[in-house]
Amino acid sequence: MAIAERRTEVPVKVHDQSGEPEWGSDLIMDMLRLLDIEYAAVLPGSTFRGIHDSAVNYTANQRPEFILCNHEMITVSLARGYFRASGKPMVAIVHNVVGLLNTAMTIYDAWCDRVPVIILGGTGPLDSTARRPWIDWIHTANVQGNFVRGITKWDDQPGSVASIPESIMRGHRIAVTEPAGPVYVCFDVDLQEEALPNSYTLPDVGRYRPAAPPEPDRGALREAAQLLVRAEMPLCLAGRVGASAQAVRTLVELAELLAMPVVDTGTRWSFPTPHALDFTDMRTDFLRQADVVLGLEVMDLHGSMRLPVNYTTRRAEVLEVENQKVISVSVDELIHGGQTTDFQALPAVDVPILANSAVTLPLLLEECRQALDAGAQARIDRRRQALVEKQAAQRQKQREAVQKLWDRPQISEARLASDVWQAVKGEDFIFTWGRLRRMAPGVAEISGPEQHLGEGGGGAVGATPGMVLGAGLALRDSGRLPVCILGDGETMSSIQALWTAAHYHIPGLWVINNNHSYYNDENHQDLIAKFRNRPPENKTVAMRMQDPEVDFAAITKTFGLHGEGPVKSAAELPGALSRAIAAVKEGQLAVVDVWTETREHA
Ligand SMILES: Cc1ncc(C[n+]2csc(CCOP(=O)(O)OP(=O)(O)O)c2C)c(N)n1
Ligand SMILES: [Mg+2]
Repeated sequence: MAIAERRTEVPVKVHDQSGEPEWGSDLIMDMLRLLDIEYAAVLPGSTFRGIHDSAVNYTANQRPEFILCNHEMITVSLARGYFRASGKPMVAIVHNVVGLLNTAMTIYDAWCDRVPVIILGGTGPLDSTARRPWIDWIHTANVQGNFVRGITKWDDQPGSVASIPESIMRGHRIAVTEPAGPVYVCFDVDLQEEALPNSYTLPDVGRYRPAAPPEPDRGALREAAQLLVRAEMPLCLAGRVGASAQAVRTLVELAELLAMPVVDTGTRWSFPTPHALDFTDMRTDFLRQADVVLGLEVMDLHGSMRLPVNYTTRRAEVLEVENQKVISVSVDELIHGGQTTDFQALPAVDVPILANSAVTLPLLLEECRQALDAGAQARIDRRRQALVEKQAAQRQKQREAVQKLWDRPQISEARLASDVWQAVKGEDFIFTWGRLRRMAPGVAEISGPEQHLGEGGGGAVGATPGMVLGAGLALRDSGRLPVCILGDGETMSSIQALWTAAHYHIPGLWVINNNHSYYNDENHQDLIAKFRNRPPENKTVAMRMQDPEVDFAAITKTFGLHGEGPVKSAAELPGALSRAIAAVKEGQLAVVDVWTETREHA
């Protein structure tokens, strides 16, 4: 893929300095360099003018390079997407109270997604006699981290220049240690602008590196293996397994060894869709039959073991299967806090294993191999045949369901997702976002997280554009084709992310599923109105983005990027997608605005 020449911003005049840190903020930049932080997403502010000066004039805007964003929420979601695509943590730097408050939603998204983001900020001066009237007072908080303490793993505000290295190293280590998550470190402006002593020794960061994730308890592993091998019908619920591509490959081996159906619960792409043991769309059927359930880093294990939610009553029945045994592999216990309830309902578990799936799966595979005997093998072989047939029948049903939605007056989500799949499947693509399984079940053949980063997060509308942008940044020089399908509502919430894409030449194909509505909520208004015997027609009031319709292609073009659409008929769609893909191959970001029907028609 030809990538257009990048406009890396270099300082106009390189400051002639000896390479020795002179100011507190030089030290901050030295620490980020030592920790190999490649990028820092920023929206500028005077409370970190010291850091900004050091980034430009001390480290010459290199490692980390500053990436300018147009809203603080984008800084954090960009860092989150970058980690999801690269496995490397990024920094976001935001202005005092106001910038930090603007990040809160996307910090929460990173928190729920268990993704490390190192958020830095400024405040003060805490010495009130040194504050400028008004502005320094409104931009100062006593322990600024309080604003995000419930949704970060840790926050700190070092009290002296000498304590800056420890604070940054600890923040980095806590953020990346599993369960990973965001941290916030705040620097008093006076510390950033304080002169350093003449000689300064930087710490050996290698001596403060994070530990490897914990190993599972051997006894629990053996117990789990015995249950799985003896099961009549084991079932795997695969959660964040796809955080590691290797873990997904090991899960495939385990599933094949045991002839175990797998349901991907969606927080990452955790099982290949073409695989005969992928039963993601038959979760309820298998839950009813399963005598052993293996939960692998499932964010909501209790909820995943319920029947589908009745959206009118908001309730879901918990399946009580007699003698069903539950194994749960997760490190989430180590991160739960009291502020939010993303920890979910407490599941009943017979074999709890406090480790992640990447570490556990190879060991569990080995234990299962050892536990197999002739009786178990015969049972597994019988099951395998029945499962293969069952899945073939299911795929056939799915394809027929998609076919029914093929020729509609307006483009259906099923048609949109199928056409996007057709357009990219021959390319070296990676979906950075897109609910392919919901939109067109059984159509896209995704091998694992190397082809789809999965979903997950805090369900925040507006976080996704920044997230896919960050993934695009990580993939910028890889020659791969980043693809996403975004809602019109979520895109509008962070539409300014397009400027950053244009300025930093971050390529990507953004397909907008433009149903002119915050449809998810239109659906809720429909349900509640019907339940209350009120006119459901009013569901569109303060829901639809019509009069005027948003013209995403026109907005895109104002940033000098490639815009296609509005695509109003299915016949136009393949052409628009292929022109957009050609533009992405030239290193641009391309937006294809597709007018779709709402899901109520599905
Ligand atoms: C910050 C935030 N505000 C509001 C919501 C409630 N909400 C959930 S989905 C949704 C609709 C999003 O619209 P769009 O992206 O167009 O998706 P659609 O449902 O139309 O496919 C809304 C408003 C939310 N989850 N997060
Ligand atoms: Mg919509």
